[in-house]
Amino acid sequence: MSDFTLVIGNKNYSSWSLRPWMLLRHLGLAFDEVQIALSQPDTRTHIAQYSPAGRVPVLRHGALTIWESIAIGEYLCELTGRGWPRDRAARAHARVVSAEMHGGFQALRDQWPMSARAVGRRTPMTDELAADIERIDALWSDCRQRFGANGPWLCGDYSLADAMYAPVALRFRSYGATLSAAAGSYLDTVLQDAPLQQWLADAALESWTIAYSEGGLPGG
Ligand SMILES: N[C@@H](CCC(=O)N[C@@H](CS)C(=O)NCC(=O)O)C(=O)O
Repeated sequence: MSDFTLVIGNKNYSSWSLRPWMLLRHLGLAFDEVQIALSQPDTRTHIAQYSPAGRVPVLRHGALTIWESIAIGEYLCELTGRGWPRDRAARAHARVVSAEMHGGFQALRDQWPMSARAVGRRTPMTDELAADIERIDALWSDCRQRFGANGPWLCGDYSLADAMYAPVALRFRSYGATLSAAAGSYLDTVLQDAPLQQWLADAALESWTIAYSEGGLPGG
């Protein structure tokens, strides 16, 4: 049994769960997983056993219970001294883009729901969705231009910022975002990442289907 327990939702659907899961993997921390299927009659009761906020992900570490994906990430970075860039300016930038993800991109979240195993989906392009994609493209490209010399990730080495955008990469893959060369190259890096591949393999084995999270099906 590990010191850490991460409570997550379905790997196919729970974009917020993916974020701390990716960070734990990249930090090389062993952890136990507790999975709670979302959108089931008993989901709320199950989650309530772990979090007062009624949402996943939740991290348990000893007597501590931490919820909210970004707070879990901050805790893990503080604990390990890794997961944020060492340089203060780069760290500030990584925090900014992480916070921008945590608090924004509502059109992308609503119109391109995460279904990790989905490919070849298409939805009508709206102004709001196009604006979110354009902003993320600019943000990724800017990060790569600033920090690309230090490594393949947004701020050089892998950081919480990359974990925060991992579900966006899956959405771009599922629904076919058109990206600039720099953003497209970062997307390839994310999609080829071994932990993300593991998450996808696990998601492919899940049997639950949540209809409202299956956007862009042919005829849908
Ligand atoms: N702001 C939260 C959002 C967490 C969230 O919305 N989680 C969803 C799953 S991805 C959830 O727990 N939903 C509860 C439910 O479907 O009953 C975070 O960053 O952790």
